[in-house]
Amino acid sequence: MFRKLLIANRGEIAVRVIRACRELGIRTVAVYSDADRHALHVRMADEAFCIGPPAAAESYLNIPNIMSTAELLGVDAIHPGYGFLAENPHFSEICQDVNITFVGPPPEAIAIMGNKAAARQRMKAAGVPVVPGSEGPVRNESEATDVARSVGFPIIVKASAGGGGRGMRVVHTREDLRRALQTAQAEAEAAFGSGELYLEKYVEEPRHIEVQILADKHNDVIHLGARDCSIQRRHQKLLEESPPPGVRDRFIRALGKAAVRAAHAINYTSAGTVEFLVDRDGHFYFMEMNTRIQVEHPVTEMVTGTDIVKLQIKVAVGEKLGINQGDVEIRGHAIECRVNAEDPRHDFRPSPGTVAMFVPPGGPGVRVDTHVYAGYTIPPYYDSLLAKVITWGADRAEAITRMRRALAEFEIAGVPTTIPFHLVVLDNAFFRRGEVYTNFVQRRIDLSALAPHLST
Ligand code: MV4
Repeated sequence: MFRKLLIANRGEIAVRVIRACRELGIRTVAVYSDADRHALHVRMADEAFCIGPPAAAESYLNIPNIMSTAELLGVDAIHPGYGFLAENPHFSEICQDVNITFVGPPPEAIAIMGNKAAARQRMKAAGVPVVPGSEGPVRNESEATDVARSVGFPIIVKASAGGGGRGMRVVHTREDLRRALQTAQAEAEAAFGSGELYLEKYVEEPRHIEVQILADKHNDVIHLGARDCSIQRRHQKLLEESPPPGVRDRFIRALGKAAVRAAHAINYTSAGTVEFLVDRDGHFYFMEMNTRIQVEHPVTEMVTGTDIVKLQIKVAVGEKLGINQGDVEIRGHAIECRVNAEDPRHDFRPSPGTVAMFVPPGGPGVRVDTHVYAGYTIPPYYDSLLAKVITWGADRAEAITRMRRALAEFEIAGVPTTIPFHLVVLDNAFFRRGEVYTNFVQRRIDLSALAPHLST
């Protein structure tokens, strides 16, 4: 096992990784920016080292500072969490070069999934279903026109270097194609430094269903079932659940098989997530693969009784998974609500500040992952996640009931949060019937109907 591990991250995920290390007997090193001197991960780790000023580019993304801290303190592994350096193939490679184990996949696997057109091509070749569209990148307008003619409108133009909803454009007619290609290319060039584009048939009102996988360094890959992440707004997930409501076990097994196939096709190791689009007829298509631990991993832990972060660390050491697909059982239902320091009454605008009171919920079937404590000041430099509330129930109805109870118990004073939004979703008749899809918030939630916020 590792003796000492550095967490190249902050917030709740840094705390989550420290907890896994404690149970594994691994000493921990926290790194922090000047804005995070009083952060919980700094207090909880065995050692902590400042790596730079508040701006992420100068601290949590500062590879030289992180690597020199790792070498100075003699760590044998680095866990990148999510965001920041988690999906930077260069960082994974540098770790390899200096003999520090990167708790994540090899650089080649990160790189192939980072290029969305290449990933799509590789998946198609491996027999993982992809949306009808271009074979790899499109080079010019005439190639794009040919693809559009063969798959039919509407189509979606995507940037190879994009992902997570960035750099996409829906095109409805032949006439709009030329302009869409031009603007998409210019935007992608400016945003990602590469204007490479590819095309897919546009799937209307899809569901976003993703599969958690785990792969060891002995060629074994298993999946831990699926999560529905359709409840999102502007590509920010707000509520996730497992298993996805209203789908048969057979369907989950088919998704799982495709996800395992995807992982094998790129010699993947570590924890990862394969995202699928699911259309109204129940066809599923590979969308992207996230080569990291994800925010919403706890819902899977709750229904499978696993500790994904611990398993991720064990397979990084080189241990065998020690679980077969047949050992994985999905029990009950779990939901996660992301409690953000954002005001849902004002377009979800970020609302950093000092948390005057913080009383998290508890009791049966409730888990709270957070780095916040009463008196903590949320810095304005990073994401606005305050806490993840995860509830488990014997069935979906019980998980929902527990979530309403837990969110009603949660007392946060000093900053507005997304709790009122979640309470409206949990009471929505369509949500309760499991009718979720990516336009759900826009179509089904009246944000102006949120209970008025009593100003302080
Ligand atoms: C699509 C799509 C419809 N058709 N691709 C958005 C995030 C990125 N991973 C891919 N995305 C989409 N790709 C085709 N061919 C619709 C989306 C999409 C979406 C996907 C998942 C969750 C939320 C979404 C919101 C808008 C669009």
